[in-house]
Amino acid sequence: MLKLRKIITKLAIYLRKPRILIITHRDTDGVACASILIRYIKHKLHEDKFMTIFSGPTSLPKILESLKIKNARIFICDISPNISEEEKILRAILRLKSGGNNIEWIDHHEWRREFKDKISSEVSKIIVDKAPSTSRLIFQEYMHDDEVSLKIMKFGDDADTLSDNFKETIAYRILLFTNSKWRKYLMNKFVQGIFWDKEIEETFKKHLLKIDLIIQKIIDKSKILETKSGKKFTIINLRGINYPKSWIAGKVAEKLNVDFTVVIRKMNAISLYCRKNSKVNLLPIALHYGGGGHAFACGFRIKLSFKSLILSLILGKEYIPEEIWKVVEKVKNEI
Ligand SMILES: [Mn+2]
Repeated sequence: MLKLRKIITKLAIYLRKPRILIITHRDTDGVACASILIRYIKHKLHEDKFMTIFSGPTSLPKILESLKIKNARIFICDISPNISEEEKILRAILRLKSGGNNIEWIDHHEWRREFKDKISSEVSKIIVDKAPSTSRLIFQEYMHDDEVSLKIMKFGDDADTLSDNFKETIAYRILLFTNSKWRKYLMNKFVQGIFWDKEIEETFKKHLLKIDLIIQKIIDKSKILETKSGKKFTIINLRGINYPKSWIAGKVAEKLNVDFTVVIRKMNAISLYCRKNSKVNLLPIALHYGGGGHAFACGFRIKLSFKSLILSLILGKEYIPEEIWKVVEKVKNEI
């Protein structure tokens, strides 16, 4: 399936020969970025030969390497380079540059300084700044006088700060998580300044019912724990649950009135999330395990012993390996 999509993308680039290419993140902020840029391309550049590719940090190097395109303007939005693939990305950028392409990279994640400096001299524009969302950076740079872009940007902010102040944001996050067809669907709507319709409403409602059941189950089984400094938290096992985990964690935290949650995403991947408005700094734990993120939302991977892997295979998704309990101990002692 992935291969097929890659071939289709390549073919589309070959046939349509876009003058502008947008490579953007697959999440709500990424969709918002592309939508604002498309408004810029349509209304300010009066150009209609453009294309959008959805990507992420892992697939970006491969996409850049395989792009057969010349003399185009290429936007990369809301994607930061993985440290281990910086060289690969740099080589691909150099190749694209020698093909007459102009690259503009806009992102709000943390970048390694050295790489940012290195790449700055090879691209036409680089805007890597701390901001609530990349949509905001794009809005400020290209479309700050456009009312619709302002609205789009607010959804980018709302999603990426995990505020979820608007019901639309929650719906977008859930839809984008469950089916990739929503990326283009929502993008096309945003470009037109449409933020809600019957199809979004109905699909969202259907998913909400399922999510409510999941949350109820979690709450029925939950135990409230306490850290040394008196912060309350709970462990949420979301292995195999295909919905935005940060959002479910937020809901559970609110209902249980805990300060934060320890979320098991996969048997070897953990995320920590604050309850809305609670100000616990969770980042040191993630950094200790080689992960990263924000103080209010961060994540990391852990190494599992062979024994834990086997037990996990036998006992299934409910099983919590001892390595995770060690993390919980650390959280108790250090938060
Ligand atoms: Mn973002």
